[in-house]
Amino acid sequence: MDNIYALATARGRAGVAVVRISGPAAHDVAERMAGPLPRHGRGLRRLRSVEGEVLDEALVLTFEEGRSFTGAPVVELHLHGSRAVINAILQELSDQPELRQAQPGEFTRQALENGRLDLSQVEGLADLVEAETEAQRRQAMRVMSGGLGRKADLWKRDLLRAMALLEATIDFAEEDVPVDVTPEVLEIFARCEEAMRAELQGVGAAERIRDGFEVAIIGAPNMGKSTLLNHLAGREAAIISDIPGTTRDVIEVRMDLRGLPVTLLDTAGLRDASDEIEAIGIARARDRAKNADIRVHLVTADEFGSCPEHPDDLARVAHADRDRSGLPGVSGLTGLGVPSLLDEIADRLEKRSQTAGVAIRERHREALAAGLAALNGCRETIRSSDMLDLAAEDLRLAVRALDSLVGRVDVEDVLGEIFSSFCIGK
Ligand SMILES: Nc1nc2c(ncn2[C@@H]2O[C@H](COP(=O)(O)OP(=O)(O)OP(=O)(O)O)[C@@H](O)[C@H]2O)c(=O)[nH]1
Ligand SMILES: [Mg+2]
Repeated sequence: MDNIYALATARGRAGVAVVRISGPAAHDVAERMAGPLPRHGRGLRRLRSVEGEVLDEALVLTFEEGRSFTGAPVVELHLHGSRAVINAILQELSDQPELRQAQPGEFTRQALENGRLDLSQVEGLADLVEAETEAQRRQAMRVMSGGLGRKADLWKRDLLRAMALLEATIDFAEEDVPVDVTPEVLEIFARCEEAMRAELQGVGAAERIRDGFEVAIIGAPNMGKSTLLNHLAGREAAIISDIPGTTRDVIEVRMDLRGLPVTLLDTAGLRDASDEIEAIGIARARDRAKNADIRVHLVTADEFGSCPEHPDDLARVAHADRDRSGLPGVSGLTGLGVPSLLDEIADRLEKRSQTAGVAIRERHREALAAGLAALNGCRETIRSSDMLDLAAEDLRLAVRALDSLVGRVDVEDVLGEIFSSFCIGK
């Protein structure tokens, strides 16, 4: 294993900056700079250059092999967080022959290779580092603390029991042991499948929590879509004018709605446009609105009743400050009706996000689907024939799919993708 180092905190001025060194030579290198290392794992030390010049006074933390984040011996230097101190220390480290600079995510990669984290935990950690909202943090913590691995292990234990039952039947087929294991095997399958299917169904919601929900504001020109967007964004994100057809491009604003990440979309006013550019804008508006999680329709009081009340659609009477109909309305100009609109959107999104579990990525979706398909095949074989060895083969495939969830098989190709999303120093 290589000896690597990197700045683990963000670049720029701060109270403290942390430099990490990991690998078999980490302690030797640190000792060269700091003198004898603290015996109880932490202590204040003067860090010196090879020439003996004091570069900084730092809190030095040492971690023994097997007891660090990476699993290798680790030293953390908690420096004064100025650019000059950081540069001086990094320069000094780069002069050490054993060390090289860490690649993005390489500390985490060492942790994976040393069995400190499984692959799904690495994915959770990647999300945690990226988390901007409360729901994202909670979800990432669930995954990082090994929730998916624990579930996969439970399912796997069940399936291995089913496998043992099948194999026993195969082994004793010649002798006449008339025990029919089928009911028990099928019962195990049913239990696993139900749990796996629930996780599979939650992946969509989990992905939304990670990448953000989309809420599109749509309606005819001049209904106040851009005014509403600007009000919600708290800034002049979109151009507002009383000329119909002002907005053409889809304008996106990120916001945090009760901890859920939401991208609001302002779109071109829908009408039969003669202007070519406006028509393109309208086509885009329809397209994005179609794929959004929720559409907020701004309508007139007359249109309100006929507006599609799809479960993912919401209607509001526009220009509510001038409306006397008593219908639910909203006004981006005065803010009237905005809190209740946001409440309603948040309620709906919260409801959708409740299905999210610990399977949170396309990779997990594929593994769960493969596992379910193999289980299904296995059940069909058991039911329709007595070729139990074929059934056992399907079962092995199902177990393999579960193993891939936490990265025990065939993961080399996904590693690159996962680690590329990390920053250096993590
Ligand atoms: N009284 C009142 N006027 C509003 C309200 N919202 C917008 N307006 C006015 O209506 C006009 C159009 O507003 P926009 O926000 O540009 O409307 P839009 O729906 O984005 O229009 P397009 O981009 O052309 O589709 C502007 O003059 C706004 O000041 C509102 O809630 N109440
Ligand atoms: Mg507009």
